[in-house]
Amino acid sequence: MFHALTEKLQSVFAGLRGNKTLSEENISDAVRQVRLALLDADVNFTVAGEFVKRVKEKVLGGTVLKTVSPGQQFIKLVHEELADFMGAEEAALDLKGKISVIMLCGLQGSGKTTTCAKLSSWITKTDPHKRQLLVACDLQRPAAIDQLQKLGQSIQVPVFMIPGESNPIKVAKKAMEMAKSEGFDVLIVDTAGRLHLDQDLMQELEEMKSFLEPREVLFVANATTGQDAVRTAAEFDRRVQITGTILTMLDGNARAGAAISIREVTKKPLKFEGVGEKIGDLQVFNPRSMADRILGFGDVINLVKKAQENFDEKQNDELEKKLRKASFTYEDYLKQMSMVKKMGSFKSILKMLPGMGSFNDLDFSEKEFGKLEAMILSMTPSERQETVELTHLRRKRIATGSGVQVDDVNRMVKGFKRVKQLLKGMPNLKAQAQKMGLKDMMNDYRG
Ligand SMILES: Nc1nc2c(ncn2[C@@H]2O[C@H](COP(=O)(O)OP(=O)(O)O)[C@@H](O)[C@H]2O)c(=O)[nH]1
Ligand SMILES: [Mg+2]
Repeated sequence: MFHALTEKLQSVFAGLRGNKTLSEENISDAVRQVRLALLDADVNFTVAGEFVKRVKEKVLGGTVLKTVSPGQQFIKLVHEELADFMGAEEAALDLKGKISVIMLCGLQGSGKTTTCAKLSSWITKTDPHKRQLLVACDLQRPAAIDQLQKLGQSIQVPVFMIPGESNPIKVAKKAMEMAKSEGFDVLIVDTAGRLHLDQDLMQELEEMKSFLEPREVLFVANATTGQDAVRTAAEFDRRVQITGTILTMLDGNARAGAAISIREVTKKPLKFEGVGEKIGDLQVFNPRSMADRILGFGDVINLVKKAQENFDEKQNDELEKKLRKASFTYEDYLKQMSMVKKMGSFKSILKMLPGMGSFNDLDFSEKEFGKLEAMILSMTPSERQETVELTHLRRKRIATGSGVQVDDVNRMVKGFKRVKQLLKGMPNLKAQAQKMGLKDMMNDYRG
């Protein structure tokens, strides 16, 4: 996700590995490099300065342990500081009050309308009893209302709109009346955005806010815009006092700048993150998990969550046992791959595993999976168990039997071996983290 920054930070850490102690000198060099890496990732200038200042203070303040190596200490401090800058803890959504209003604001194209539906679906999952109403207050573009209506239909949440109305305040008032008379608990209000900050738009939002008295005014920020999102966030906060931010487009070419700077500049928590176009692609923002991803530790928390939602636990336990005994076969590979397929894009999962940030070249489309399945099913039991060698003759037979080329078989075998190797490493995750001096962090994850 934050490839460039991750690589740069890792090289800073690698540079510290040889040092016996942390000195003012080697620290100042590492700190300088961290600062440059942050600026390169489009982190706000002041924020980057403050960040390295705090890291330096901690390192030189002697709050670090003498028993761990300097490089490890430094990584740990940078990780802690990154998490702190993004709010340290997950921030809850405020749904108190008889009718809780959530207003989404932000520039056009930042993902407001989509996020209204994603958020509603998230609320349904966490509290199915809440009666929700989506309110179409983006009247700038007629298409915006249609878009919200379609999204509402897809998640079976009603959408309030007034055809032909051009004043969003009026729509908001009518929606509130309806919410009161029909007993809705949550109103999620979609608002208009412009391409740039705009006085009229801000005025409109201010009026809407003073009428609706929302529990939450959430700023929706496109994370691919880096520092621009920070400036906009600050302005929205100044005008309508946001209660938090939702970062979107984190599945794309997101720049760490927005994630690291927005909370620091607005002092309002990052509440959710959008990681795709689908309704389910919204998750609670977890500062530590984001710090992991920035440092390339892999996203342990989200991986575990996602795995829990989608994995067949029994099957997975069996696989784990097999891996320990190193008896992972082609059949297991097929099972594993079909589970991974259920979990979403293979690449995005691999990227979440520690050390796998650069594991990019493994294609895994539906079609590829079909081929994989055909090839493995064309293998004899002893071939699948790896008790006989896959000679060229055997590979040719498998290719003919499954209607693919020998090259495909070769690639499949290579893929199998890589994944086997990769999975073998996974049970060592904890040990590895401890070696790196990250034991406490790992304990935190479990809690
Ligand atoms: N990849 C990706 N696309 C998103 C995400 N959130 C929204 N989108 C897409 O971004 C585009 C603009 O979103 P929209 O909700 O219409 O933005 P709005 O103008 O702020 O209301 C749409 O095509 C969405 O499907 C996200 O987290 N990831
Ligand atoms: Mg919209």
